[in-house]
Amino acid sequence: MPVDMRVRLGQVDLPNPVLAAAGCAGAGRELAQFTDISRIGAVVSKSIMTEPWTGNPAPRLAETPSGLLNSVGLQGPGIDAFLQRDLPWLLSRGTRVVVSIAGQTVREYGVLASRLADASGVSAVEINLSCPNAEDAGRPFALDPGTAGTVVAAVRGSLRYDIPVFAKLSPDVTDIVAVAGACVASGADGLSLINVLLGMAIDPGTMRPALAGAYGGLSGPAIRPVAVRCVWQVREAFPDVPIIGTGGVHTGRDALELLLAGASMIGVGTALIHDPSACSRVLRELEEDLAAIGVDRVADIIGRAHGGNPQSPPWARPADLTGKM
Ligand code: RRO
Repeated sequence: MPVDMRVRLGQVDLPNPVLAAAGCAGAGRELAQFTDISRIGAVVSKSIMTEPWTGNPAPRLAETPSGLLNSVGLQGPGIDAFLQRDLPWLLSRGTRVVVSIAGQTVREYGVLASRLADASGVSAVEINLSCPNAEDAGRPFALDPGTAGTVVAAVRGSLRYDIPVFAKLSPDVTDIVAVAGACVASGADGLSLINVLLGMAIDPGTMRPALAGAYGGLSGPAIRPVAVRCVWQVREAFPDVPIIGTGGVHTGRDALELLLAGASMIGVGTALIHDPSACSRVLRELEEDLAAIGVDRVADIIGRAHGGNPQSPPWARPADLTGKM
């Protein structure tokens, strides 16, 4: 019996919980050369701004142990080109689309939401509150619960209510539960956890920062335990709020870990850079892992690692998982 991989995203049933995370798949075109993007759960667009934007100067990428630093700086075509060119193309491929939006001001987020209010075929909007590489580096909106909530309210107020909004948060805070709570109180239907951690590398050869922008966002396997911790904490506090778990997922086992922590969908990001078919592979591996431990429906294991769940089945116990993996 195949595992039932369907999960619910707002009004839409996704065929499975594996999403191409924002930033590493552009608007899906490059990925489509290597993998069938209609078969993954959804493609989350690279964060869209109100205007075309060239991003930060090069070098914008630096490898680190088990991770990647980026300082892309929100490069993108702007909302007009996205709506005219990229969104119709994605929909024509039968792909479910989550649109990530990013603004420099609260007003810009509202403008982006109003533009999307008229667009058909958008499964959800992800509000990127956590880009570390904007002009005021180090002060993403998600660093403060009040500011994060203000942005969410602006988006929610300008968007149709049948389009769910997910707030993408930063792990670079003392209390991610407080930021998550402010977003939910301001109208977020779900949360996307996590964006990158702010990092830096110095090239001993040049004795200068490896990135032109000095700081950058750290992603990849190095940050997965941080993602697991954030998903766990937020799930403990808000068990009914859907979470897209993102951060260093490279294998089906990594995805399973985030599902057990409480994510109901999984974003695959940095893995796509060296394996553009990573979403399909992670999906296949996850399905195999679930079948091997006797799970019929992926929905049954979401949040199962949390204590005090009387229905937690025997296979969810750490010893069983350790034995299998
Ligand atoms: O474009 C970027 O530099 C960027 C963004 Br918007 C983000 O949300 N996370 C990231 O690591 N880089």
